[in-house]
Amino acid sequence: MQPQSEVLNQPSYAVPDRLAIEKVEIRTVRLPLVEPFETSFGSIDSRLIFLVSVQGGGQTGWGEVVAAEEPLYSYETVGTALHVIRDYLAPAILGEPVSDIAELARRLAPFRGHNMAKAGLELAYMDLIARLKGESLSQLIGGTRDRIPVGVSLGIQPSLEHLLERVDRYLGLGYQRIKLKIKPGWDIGIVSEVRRRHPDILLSVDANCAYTLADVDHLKSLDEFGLLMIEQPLEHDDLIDHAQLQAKIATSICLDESITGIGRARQALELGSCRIINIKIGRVGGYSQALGIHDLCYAKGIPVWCGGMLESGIGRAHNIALASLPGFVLPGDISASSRYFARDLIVPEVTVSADGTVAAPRAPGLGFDVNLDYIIARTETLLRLEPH
Ligand code: NPQ
Ligand code: MG
Repeated sequence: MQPQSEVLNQPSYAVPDRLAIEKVEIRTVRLPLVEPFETSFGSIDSRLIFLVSVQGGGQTGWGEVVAAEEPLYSYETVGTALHVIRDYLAPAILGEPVSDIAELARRLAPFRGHNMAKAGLELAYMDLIARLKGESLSQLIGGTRDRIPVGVSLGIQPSLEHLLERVDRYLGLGYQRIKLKIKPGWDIGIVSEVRRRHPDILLSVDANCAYTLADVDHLKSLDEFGLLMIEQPLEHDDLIDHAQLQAKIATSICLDESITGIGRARQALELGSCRIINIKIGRVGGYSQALGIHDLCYAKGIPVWCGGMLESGIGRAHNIALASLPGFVLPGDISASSRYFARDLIVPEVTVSADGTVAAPRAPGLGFDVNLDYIIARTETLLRLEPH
């Protein structure tokens, strides 16, 4: 039985109380990158995009699994996500009708880990619900912003000159914050040079786990550059050492890899492991966890921002919706489609305006058209999953 107030507040949209998911499709689509992207853990020159679509109620919803081809950023890969969705997650949601996102999450919860695979299904389901209701994803989740401030993440470059050129280029395009990927040997020197040329910009660094507590004095020497934050300096699953490091440096630590769900976010804040959290909807397992981390941080006054995983326009559109929530007070890693791809999978593509913002679309669902012809042209693998 629902409480009386919820019965009275039933909105008048065309979503059945319990929606049967009739079909799940998963596919991989290879997109070349406009230039290689290098981090402390490796370099790639194309992105194998993993798309998920779900059908129900006469509509299709789209999501994206952000896992990479190799288990470097996290243990998940395109291959593990394909296996886990095909053999466990899709069978758990197909057929037997689902009443809401919380029930969808509960169906997936018995399967441990594999957050990116779960998120792909949650994203597609939420796009489907938004389309059936005739609402944008931003509206559906309670977004309050119609323009999202954005920054750019600049990979490790062949030379300082390459880096400085890209910093100038993206500042010229309006991006509100520059994030430099760092690793031992590509850190103090380049940060110092970028800061010397741009004394007043919002500047941050992302180590992707390239340091240990033995590097505390080295990391402390970044304090003089007035960085907005240092992202994930230590191990991918650590909270304890980050708390020790945060107590010894002035620069705010932002955790990325270590925050895999609401529970980890709460623990990190209790321990003092960070002062800022990067929310990636894929890393935390979808909307239910991402919204929960947002709400927790918003209540505590902890700034959050939306991270990026070199998503196609489909994942990017979900990021834009997420970043329209009120707690996303720092610029997100939400670049224009053209920063990564010569051609994206959505129409129109994501663009950044001269003031360094991206518009949150008002049209139903993702708010962008999915370019199925282009997706089909670049599809490498396609699996159709239906109730057994
Ligand atoms: C980060 N992203 O914030 C990630 C790391 C990252 C935009 O800096 C393939 C798939 C390659 C996912 C490289 C940005 C990737 C990837 C880097 C994620 O830590
Ligand atoms: Mg990061």
